[in-house]
Amino acid sequence: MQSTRKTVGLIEKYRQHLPVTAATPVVTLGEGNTPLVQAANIPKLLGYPSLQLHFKLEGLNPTGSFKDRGMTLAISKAVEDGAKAVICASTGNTSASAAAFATKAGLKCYVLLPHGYVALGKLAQAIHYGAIVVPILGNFDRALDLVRELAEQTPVTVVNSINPYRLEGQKTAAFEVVEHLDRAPDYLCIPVGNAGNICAYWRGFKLYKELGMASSAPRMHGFEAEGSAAIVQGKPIKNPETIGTAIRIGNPASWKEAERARDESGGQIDSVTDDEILKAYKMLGTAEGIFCEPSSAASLAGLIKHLENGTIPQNTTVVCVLTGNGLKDPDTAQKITTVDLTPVDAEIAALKKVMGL
Ligand code: AN7
Repeated sequence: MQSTRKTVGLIEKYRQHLPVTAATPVVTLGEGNTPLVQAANIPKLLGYPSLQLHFKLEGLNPTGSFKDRGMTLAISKAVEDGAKAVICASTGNTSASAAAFATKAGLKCYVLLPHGYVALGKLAQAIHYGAIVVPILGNFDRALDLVRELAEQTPVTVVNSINPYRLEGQKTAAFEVVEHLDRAPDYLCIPVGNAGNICAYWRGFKLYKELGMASSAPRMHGFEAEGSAAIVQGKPIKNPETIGTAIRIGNPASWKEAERARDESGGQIDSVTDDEILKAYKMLGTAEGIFCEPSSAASLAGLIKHLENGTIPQNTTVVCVLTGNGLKDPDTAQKITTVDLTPVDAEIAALKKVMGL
């Protein structure tokens, strides 16, 4: 039987909205078109039964995070421009994505990582996809400074979100949200680290509104981790800390554009504590069957906070962006569990006893 459907990546699907031409070589791993899944239990559990809550499952992209949306474009353009090598600083997901797309394109990929603060799965990915992995004795912000300097001195193309193609690719997530809902949501809740993704979504929603694809655009509610909340505090954080290592960033590169997205949309950028992040992270698993990484749960943690203090009304449509896959960080899942994993005798009687059957 001949198939009438083939997998197309974002560049093919949204070509008219992206800075590509027929001459751009398309490097794709089948990214995008991720599920938008409506919550079954959390609204009732929280006491807001009229809340229309949806999760954008970005962890289902080919390398397990939203970074693939920007990377397909950044790497395709790097190839078009004749690059031979790319480089990024990363809290983990950017490095995994850059490594995968660079390998597919036949480019060399260098990644600078904050030593000791990258989730195991992400590190494994970067290594497995064949990147040159350099852990540094410094945090993400230092790594990004070093990347900028190296790019001035050597022929490497930066594929962090300071590369303009990254956010252009990432804006496609907003297109998908509008297409799946048949309208724009009233609110978008999203984790904020380097603050690129919130800008990208805002660009996408604004464009679809301008084009008449949606009659409105959502209020953008971004959430930093409390120990890394530079935008909320109005100053860079020298030693950022949080359980959400993906957003352990003290000097966001897209700070100013993120503030514009916040203000133009009538939204807010707020912070959530590690406890709030972990509570939301667990709730997604136990109430919805969704395993995202801790940083991603900042979106739900922030929504809960804003529902509680009335800054988001309960009779509304909200999309929480779940930016990365929980499988990337099994350590955190295991560290926080209270489940007793002591082995039991392989006998029916012993099983019945511990299972309460
Ligand atoms: C799962 O990989 O910065 O606010 O170097 O991996 O656009 O930075 C990751 C960021 C949210 C924050 N959720 O997005 C990196 C990196 C996850 C992430 C963010 C990241 P931005």
